[in-house]
Amino acid sequence: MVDVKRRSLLAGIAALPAVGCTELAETQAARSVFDTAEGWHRAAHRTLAGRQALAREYAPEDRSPDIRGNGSLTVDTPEYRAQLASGFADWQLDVRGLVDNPMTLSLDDVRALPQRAQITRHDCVEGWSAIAEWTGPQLSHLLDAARVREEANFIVFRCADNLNGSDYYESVDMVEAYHPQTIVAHRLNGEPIPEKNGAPLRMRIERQLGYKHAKYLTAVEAVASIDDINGGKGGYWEDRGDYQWYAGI
Ligand SMILES: Nc1nc2c(c(=O)[nH]1)N[C@H]1C(S)=C(S)[C@@H](COP(=O)(O)O)O[C@H]1N2
Ligand SMILES: [Mo]
Repeated sequence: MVDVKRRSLLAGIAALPAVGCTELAETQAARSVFDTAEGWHRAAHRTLAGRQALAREYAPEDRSPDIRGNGSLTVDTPEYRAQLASGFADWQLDVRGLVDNPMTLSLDDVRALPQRAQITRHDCVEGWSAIAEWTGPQLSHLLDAARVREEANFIVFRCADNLNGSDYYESVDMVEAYHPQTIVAHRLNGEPIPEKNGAPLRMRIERQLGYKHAKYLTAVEAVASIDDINGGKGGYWEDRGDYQWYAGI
């Protein structure tokens, strides 16, 4: 028996090249997307948009005159103040979790990787947008270098700031993590990222709403499940019940 939801998803999948729809439909992975409404929404979105569809990129003259800061505008610790004063000479980015080769990168290491620059629009769920150029290595380079294991299903982003007693964090699935426009940014409009926008490192995840773009990034962690992390909903705002985990635009 093929129910209605399943039939329409199969119609979408049939449009994708290389994979027979029957074959794909019979895998556990395909079946499990029908278990939850959110899973269904996510799968349908991915199927219709194409798993590698790019977010729109803009011309330099489209850039907004001012990129406001939102949420945390600094990290309120003596350690962060000292880092800021030293130009983040000792900042460390850990790549850890379900990886065969855990790494700790300095800012110089991050700058030495192949770079991607993209002029994109940031959309905050609170109802404002801003277009800017962001530069940094693709997250996929870091994940490949760390050799992420098969069991990993999510990438968690750890941040230095604490809001109302909880550390800010976010997470995405592997499709989003390996998307070509998912970068670890260290430049905003050609300059080091300002304090209010997440210095020295912040995620850009261009097909997702603003709250996914973790600022003050300290670690990238591969995990099998997000259930046991903080509130179990995969992010600071998600744990509060304010916003959904899947924030596709
Ligand atoms: N660490 C951290 N990352 C964060 C936030 C935050 O408060 N702390 N706020 C999020 C939200 S809601 C938005 S809209 C963007 C804002 O980015 P901006 O300050 O560069 O405008 O960062 C996101 N990432
Ligand atoms: Mo936001």
